Amino acid sequence: MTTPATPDLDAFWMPFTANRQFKGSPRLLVAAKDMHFTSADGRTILDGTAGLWCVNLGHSRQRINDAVARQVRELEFAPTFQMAHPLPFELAARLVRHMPGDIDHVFFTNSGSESVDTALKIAIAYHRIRGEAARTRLIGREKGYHGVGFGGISVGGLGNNRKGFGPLLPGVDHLPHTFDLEHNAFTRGVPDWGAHLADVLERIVALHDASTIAAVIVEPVQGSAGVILPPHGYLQRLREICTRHGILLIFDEVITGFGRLGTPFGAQYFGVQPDILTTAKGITNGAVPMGAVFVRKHVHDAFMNAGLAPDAIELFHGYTYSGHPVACAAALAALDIYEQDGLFTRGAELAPYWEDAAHSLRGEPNVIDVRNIGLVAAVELAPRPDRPGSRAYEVFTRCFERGVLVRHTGETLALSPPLIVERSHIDQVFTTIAEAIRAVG
Ligand code: PXG
Ligand code: PLP
Repeated sequence: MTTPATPDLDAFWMPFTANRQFKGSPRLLVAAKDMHFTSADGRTILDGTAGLWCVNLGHSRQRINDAVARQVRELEFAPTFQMAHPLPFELAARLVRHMPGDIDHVFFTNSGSESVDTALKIAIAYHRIRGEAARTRLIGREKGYHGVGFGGISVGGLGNNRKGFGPLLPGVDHLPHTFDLEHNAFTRGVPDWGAHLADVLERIVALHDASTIAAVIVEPVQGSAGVILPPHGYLQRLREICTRHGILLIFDEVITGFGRLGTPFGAQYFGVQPDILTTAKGITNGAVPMGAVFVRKHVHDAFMNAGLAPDAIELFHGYTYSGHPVACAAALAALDIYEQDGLFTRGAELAPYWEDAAHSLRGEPNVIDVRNIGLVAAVELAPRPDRPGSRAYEVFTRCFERGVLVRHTGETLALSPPLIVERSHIDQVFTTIAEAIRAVG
């Protein structure tokens, strides 16, 4: 393969990136297949992160590529406002079959951020159309990541994503996060300590009264904040409290959806039924941007059975590209692969091996915690007092130089390989990280 010349890097304002640092020492990827990227300097790099938690089926799957190419030629765009084409109907019908409980309708978006905004709007509109218009408050969680729309950063709980952007949405409260090294360090899988943290929801309800609260939104497993697991029984308690007070429970499954935990969705892993479930990323295997918001029957019914005039629009919401034909074609092909190759549940088979490999890092210098669930893991490093975050960044760059892509956020390394990963890849990921941790000191 010829190595393309490095383009002028100046004009692209990169997302969530130290632009000046990156442009001083760029890392460019130019191709990908299955478990590997190829870098601009011609190296093969094992993808330990499924891109950005999205390439669950491995890179450049022929079936998806062919479906996308065919669709662009046949019907590259058609509106879905007041008319449509067949693909989003076909996709919706197939997707809801994999959903837990009575989730039976889906609203298409183009990203996780749009899915979150859509879910929050549906929740508020749901109460209003049923005559409970005072239910407008939203409850998120500390350290939560719900994308970067104003709704998502308002319910989100990462200070850096919020502080630069003014007062945000009014009427939002936050539950405490469940990260606790003192009680839970080096727990394998879901920790025992911390279910009581869900009871703070009762206090928030007492403070504002249930009649003002529309929804609680949480990630079943917090991803972006560094893989923070829900303690045993925690999500069940949230569900019970929401049910008791008529509050909708939204699971943001942008990361935990599509097989990541070894079940189709996180809701099934934890056996907890949300009212609304947001997704993106793995829905098309990252090949074309797409997101989807799934709702239970009673949520959809509330709009359809509200006694509106037959020609009235039930929900004044939608994106130009909701149900885009090319995204639908990619998602249908991806779904074929999830189903035929058993990738909704392959993570469960590999999870014990993955867990052992991750926890082999216990005892390496500066490793203060290892967390894991399904095919996700995090390695927590002790911060250097003078330069917090620098240790994980150096491990990340060293791993990249040694041919393994990991994610770093703060002092956490996060790992989430494509679900087609083999044991030899898992070994390579963790030996490379161990070597890098020792080397950076
Ligand atoms: N909700 C959750 C739970 C997410 O993880 C979003 C919403 C937003 O999705 P979009 O498609 O708008 O980015 C996400 C996205 C990381 C990382 O390194 C995580 C995400 C995105 C980019 C990087 O942890 N999560
Ligand atoms: N801004 C303007 C001026 C628009 O006309 C539209 C859509 O028509 C949008 C924003 C929203 O774009 P999208 O539907 O792609 O989210």
